[in-house]
Amino acid sequence: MTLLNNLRIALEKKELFLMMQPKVALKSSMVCGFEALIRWNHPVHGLIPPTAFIPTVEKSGLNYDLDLYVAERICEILQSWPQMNLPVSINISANSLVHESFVHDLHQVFQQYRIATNRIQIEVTENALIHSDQSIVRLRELREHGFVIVLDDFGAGFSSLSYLLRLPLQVIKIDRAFVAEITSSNQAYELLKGIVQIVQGLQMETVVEGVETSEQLALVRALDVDQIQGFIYYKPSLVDEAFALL
Ligand code: G
Ligand code: G
Ligand code: MN
Ligand code: NA
Repeated sequence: MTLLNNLRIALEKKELFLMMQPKVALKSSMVCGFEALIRWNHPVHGLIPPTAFIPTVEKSGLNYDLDLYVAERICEILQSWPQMNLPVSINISANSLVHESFVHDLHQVFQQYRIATNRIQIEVTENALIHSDQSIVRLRELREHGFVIVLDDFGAGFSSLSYLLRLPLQVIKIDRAFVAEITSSNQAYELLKGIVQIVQGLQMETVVEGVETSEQLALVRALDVDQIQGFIYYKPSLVDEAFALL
């Protein structure tokens, strides 16, 4: 059995599930939203992280089905927590965005479950495909349907500042690589500060990812960022544990 076949079966058997990592508003230090992060509860191998299977998913084209699967799971979760009304983000593969039917299919899931799209944040990572004209059209369509568009891992990989102008973005998540060195390198800190200023100037929300230590938190606090997502506050946890924080 190949990994891909196993993954197809895992989707059918619903062995893939979502954990939640809280995001914290910098000013109030209150939980202000969550990111849904997928895990594979494998019957033999136990818990498998997404880094072990997302590359195969994307190479095979299974990302389209996986993204719709994630949308359904998040709808089920939100339906069973009607009192939880904070925004929730899901990760969508840029590869799915090249398909013309994707926006319709994704939107239909949220309509079926009667979940308002304006509390759903769609996180897309910069990669070569996000630059394509089709992907940009798809992102605009998602925006028109009410979804909030988040550029994930900004500054890592294929980043280009021109994305900030070309894509219909409301939120920028700054990659954790920038935070990792801010306590040891003044240049790293200045770079983070500069990126934050650019994003603020564009009237987009800033999320800083990967804050792990109190020293890093103190430095990030001095920047006027909107939200922090990092182990210093919370790690990803089971839905019940995450939502019980509220
Ligand atoms: O949760 P963790 O830090 O292990 O996630 C590692 C990477 O896997 C992250 O960069 C994240 O974007 C990606 N990832 C997590 N959940 C999903 C998902 O549901 N769909 C996709 N496409 N990627 C995901
Ligand atoms: O790239 P994306 O935003 O999808 O990544 C989310 C991933 O980042 C999750 O797998 C989560 O576990 C991880 N993550 C979140 N906060 C931290 C942190 O403070 N430190 C580290 N090392 N990873 C983090
Ligand atoms: Mn993400
Ligand atoms: Na990501």
